[in-house]
Amino acid sequence: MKPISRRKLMTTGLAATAGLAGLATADLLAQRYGLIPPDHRGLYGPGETLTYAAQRLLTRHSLAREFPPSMISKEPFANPAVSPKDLLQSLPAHNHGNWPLTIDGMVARPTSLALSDLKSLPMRSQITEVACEEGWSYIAQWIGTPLIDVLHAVGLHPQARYVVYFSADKEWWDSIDMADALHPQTLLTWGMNDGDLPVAFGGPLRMRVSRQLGYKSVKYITRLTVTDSLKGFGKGLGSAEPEFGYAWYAGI
Ligand SMILES: Nc1nc2c(c(=O)[nH]1)N[C@H]1C(S)=C(S)[C@@H](COP(=O)(O)O)O[C@H]1N2
Ligand SMILES: [Mo]
Repeated sequence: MKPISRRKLMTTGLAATAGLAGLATADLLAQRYGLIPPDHRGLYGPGETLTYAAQRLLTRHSLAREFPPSMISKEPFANPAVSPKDLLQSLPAHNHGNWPLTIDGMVARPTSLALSDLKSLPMRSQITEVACEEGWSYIAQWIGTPLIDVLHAVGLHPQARYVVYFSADKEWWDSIDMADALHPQTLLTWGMNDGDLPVAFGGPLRMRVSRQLGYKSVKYITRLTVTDSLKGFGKGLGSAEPEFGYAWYAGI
């Protein structure tokens, strides 16, 4: 699978960077520079640390590939695992403009917004690919409010290290570090291909993390929490996925 060969490449890269002393040194370097992902323990732990550390050292400022409009997929594939209709019907405010978003944790001004407030902030659009860990992908235009602008509006505490995001689809929650949270391509997305974001694709509001695999792009976002540690969330592994064996950091 593509992500794995890329991962191997990156792992080999960091091991080589670390020189003859090899993996142990790389691990020490990763620890010294705070490059330890929350799911670093267990069978794949050392690999996860190397992948994350290598990517963060080498590609912290890189952009996900953006495509021309001619490459937008004619039939984008919505992952059928969720039943958005049932989900939305069970929610109090499923009117798009009223969709609620709470921002709390290590911020100066904890806030509850409606989607219409979010839309009054500057917007950005980008044409990027969603790639599922199961092998399929599609390209779409994503329109939304950069997370960085929302975080600046509420004021980050200096010790902030992660943004945890929660979905109305209860089992789904995830988190990203500040390199991704403050990245210009990380969008609170409410539009797709020049229209509203369809419910099947995560509308009214979806976190689009363009530099990571599709599962980090959680649909139906209702809450953001800024934190300095992921220990208190779920099993402390940073998201729901590592609890099922997937990596917290899923850079592509
Ligand atoms: N709330 C929620 N978000 C989710 C999922 C989900 O089931 N529920 N599936 C994830 C997975 S595994 C992938 S690959 C992408 C799929 O995005 P798509 O439906 O736009 O293709 O959404 C992610 N976000
Ligand atoms: Mo996926």
